[in-house]
Amino acid sequence: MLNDPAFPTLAAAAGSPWASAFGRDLMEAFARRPRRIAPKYFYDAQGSRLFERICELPEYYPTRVERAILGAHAGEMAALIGPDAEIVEFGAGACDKVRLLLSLLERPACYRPVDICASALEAACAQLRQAYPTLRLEPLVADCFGDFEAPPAHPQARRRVGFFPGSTLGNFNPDEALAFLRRACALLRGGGLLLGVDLVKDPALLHAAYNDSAGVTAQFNLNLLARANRELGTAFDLSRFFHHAYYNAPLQRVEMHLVSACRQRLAVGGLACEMDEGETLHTENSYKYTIDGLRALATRAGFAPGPVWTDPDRLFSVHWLPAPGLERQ
Ligand code: AVJ
Repeated sequence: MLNDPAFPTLAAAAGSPWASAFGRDLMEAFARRPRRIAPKYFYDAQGSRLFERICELPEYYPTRVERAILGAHAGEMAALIGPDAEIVEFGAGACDKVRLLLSLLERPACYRPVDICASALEAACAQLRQAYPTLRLEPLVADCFGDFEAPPAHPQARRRVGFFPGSTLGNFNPDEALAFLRRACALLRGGGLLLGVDLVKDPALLHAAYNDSAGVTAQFNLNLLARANRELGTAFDLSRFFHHAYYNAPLQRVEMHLVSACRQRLAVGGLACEMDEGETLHTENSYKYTIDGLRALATRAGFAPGPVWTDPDRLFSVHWLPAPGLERQ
């Protein structure tokens, strides 16, 4: 589409902010219908901070419950991970959940947090260095869900273990989740994946978690347009959009949208377009799983289904998924 000669105005000059991945994807989002953009663009410095605030909201149970599960079972998890493991965390953000494991791991060979947000990763690593001065820390700024090439395993590592908490897997549709897990399984051969996923539950609880009373999730959603105004020089009027999040039960996912509050003209790079009142930009899917559904998916991806931990209310789950293969001696 973007290279289509019929749409010459969509081609951004090299060096223009519109030539960035965000610029190109935003233009494409508005050139197509239904209008949608990948949730990874929420996470500039401001969006990463807003997400950290979401994690502290009373209604947003996933972070709190997952931490409780990790805290209660970290000993068992560390034993399954085993000695001399290289830990690769996908979408590490604040790198705080891994702390629950680090102190219990036997001689971790190194910790490699991968995140798309350089500022969030730098701040997190500075704190980790203070808390774990002897830990070998090798952060990587990358989109670990795109064309991510993992560096070769650390020479002192006996096995490589993935850590993927926070139900970030839920941002993928089922096909993408399967493809990601297949790649992860190949990367982690001989080791395994410790994966946190949010569970299907009463839609009222899901609704509250994505429509918090303090309005932080709304700000997080709207930050996508604020980011475009900052980075791309667009003139989105944030008061003409509102946050909408609901549970789509047949598809087992929470959807987040930015809804146009009125009919409005928009200039998005070289593209002039309109949004009708009520028309939406779909900004995120957050899929929810059943324990059996997740284990079936992981098995199709090549993992062996291992132990699963959950909380008493069965809100959230953490899975140990061994990746068959030879480990190094
Ligand atoms: C980071 C993708 C797991 O889906 O719950 C939080 C992001 N969006 N509130 C989620 C999010 C709105 C979060 N994940």
